[in-house]
Amino acid sequence: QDYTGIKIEVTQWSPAAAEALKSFESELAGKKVFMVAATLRPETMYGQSNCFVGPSITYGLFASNKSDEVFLITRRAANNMAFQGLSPERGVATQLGQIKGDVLVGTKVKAPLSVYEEVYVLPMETVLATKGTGVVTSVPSDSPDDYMTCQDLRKKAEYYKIDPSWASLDAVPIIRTPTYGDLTAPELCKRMKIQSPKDAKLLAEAKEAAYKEGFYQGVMLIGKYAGEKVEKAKPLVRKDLIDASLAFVYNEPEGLVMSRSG
Ligand code: ZZB
Repeated sequence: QDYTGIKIEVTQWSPAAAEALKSFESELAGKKVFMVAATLRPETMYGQSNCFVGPSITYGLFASNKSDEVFLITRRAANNMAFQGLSPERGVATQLGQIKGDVLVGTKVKAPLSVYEEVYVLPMETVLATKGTGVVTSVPSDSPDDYMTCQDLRKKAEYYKIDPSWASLDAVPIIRTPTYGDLTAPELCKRMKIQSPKDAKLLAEAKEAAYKEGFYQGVMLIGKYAGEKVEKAKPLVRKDLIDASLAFVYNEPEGLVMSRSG
């Protein structure tokens, strides 16, 4: 897969994360930490409303190809990145620290291009450790999985041990499609009567429909390419993000996507 790695900068650790990272203080001193989310939809980044981690996934903090920047991702993503010129030494992933997903919940981050100045890290049970970076940026307007997870987090804030305000940012209209209007994911979930973020089969169908409709029929409602077709805007937004050092190309060989190794 040809992903875009979105660099989501940590601006304030949750108290639990700050505590957990104390033992790596010297390794991390003076460095910016970026949670890197692998996305296929760079054109939707205007609507990022939070950043998801798998609560039981172990993440590493890895040295990047820039001396003052650290990436918070899974070990397997770091290993892949090391072969793509994204680490200090080719083929070598240098780990500076380690932290579990649940501890990161409540951390404040800055998601590039988002209309929201600051967003929170929240738990998503369905994040796969075996895909992308294990960090998922949430765009509830155009991703059915994200929309359903956000709704669930709002309804069961106490169960998830989150502050309700962390999940309170609304979906932002990013793309207009003839079939689903300005909020494709909420509309699809409603029409398909999806009840929970665990409705895996229906959500996979909804995701497929959202991808197709957004890509082939969608028109941008926001940003520099407002009024342009998504098909045209997607590579341009991607290039702008990369040129601004807010993102980079991250490839995942198909055969390795489901691999449990490394
Ligand atoms: C932002 C975004 C906005 C995404 C959207 C999708 C959509 P795919 O198609 O199966 O390859 N993702 C990335 N990594 C993971 C992971 N480890 N576990 C669970 N989900 C993950 O999936 C690629 C998309 O799945 C990525 O693109 C990411 O969510 C999520 F409007 O990033 B996306 C219709 C989808 N819309």
